[in-house]
Amino acid sequence: MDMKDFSLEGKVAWVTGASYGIGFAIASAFAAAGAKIVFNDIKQELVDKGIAAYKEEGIEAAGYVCDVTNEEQVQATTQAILDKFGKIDILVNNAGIIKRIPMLEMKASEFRQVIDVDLNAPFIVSKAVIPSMIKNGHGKIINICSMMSELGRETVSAYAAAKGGLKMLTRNIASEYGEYNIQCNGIGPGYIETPQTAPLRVPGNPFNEFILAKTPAHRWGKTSDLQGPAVFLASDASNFVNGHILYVDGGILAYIGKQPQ
Ligand code: NAP
Ligand code: GCO
Repeated sequence: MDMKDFSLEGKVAWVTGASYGIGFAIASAFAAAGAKIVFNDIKQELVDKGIAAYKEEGIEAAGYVCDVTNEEQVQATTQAILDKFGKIDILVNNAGIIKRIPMLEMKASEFRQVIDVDLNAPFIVSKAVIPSMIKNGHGKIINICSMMSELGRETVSAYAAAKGGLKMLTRNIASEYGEYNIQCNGIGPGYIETPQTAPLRVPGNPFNEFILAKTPAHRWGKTSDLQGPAVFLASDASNFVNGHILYVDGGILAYIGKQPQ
């Protein structure tokens, strides 16, 4: 066993939607492991903010304005990255949204919007990047799944449908492209402290107590909890791991929950 297998030295990693949040943490960990970082966001101002935030961490990241649901923008961005760096070794489909609306009150257009970003976009971006990975003889794709890849709950029907689909898209990419030395796996974060979950963590929100009771460690996850697992799945140390969803949830999926006192 050579510990260099965990290194990302010389690799080029594209993390989608990574101006902040989980994507930013994963990209920062990849940089610490030696990778060159590429990220995108929808708005130039966010890309600029992201570049500045990476710079503060000592990371020279390349940022692109790209809406991951727009196939033309994705193909153009993929080509721009390949023109600049010559390859994409690692792709993390991180960009995502959630709408917390009871299903009977959710418009079909709102349902479609969540599916578009959280499921169609990983398909679009993976489809754009895989040909270059085949040419290079290797590639790593990591899809950011969720507890909702396995569980449902009130108000997140679109998000759970998307993340459940993303689990199966992960397994299908693994099945279809494993012969080209491409490994496609998922990370299923538990409940993590990011802007996306901020509404759930406001003081007094019973959901906050609920999640603490459902998590054996009785704490919310931090984006840093995801960094080691992400580096592992992006590195040569995981070359025989394929189609796997690695849940980084503090044990939520294993635990019936703490009984109320
Ligand atoms: P976040 O703080 O809301 O960040 C999401 C990122 O995705 C933002 O940078 C956002 O950019 C970007 N994005 C959204 N739509 C996009 C599009 N169409 N094109 C390009 N970028 C787009 O979310 P997060 O908590 O870091 O979550 C990141 C991923 O982890 C998501 O897939 C989420 O579903 C998943 N996840 C989160 C948790 C959690 O507890 N936080 C747990 C499990 C899974 P804008 O700011 O421009 O919208
Ligand atoms: C919610 C939360 C979750 C987390 C995450 C859990 O409303 O239930 O937003 O969906 O974002 O996906 O893994």
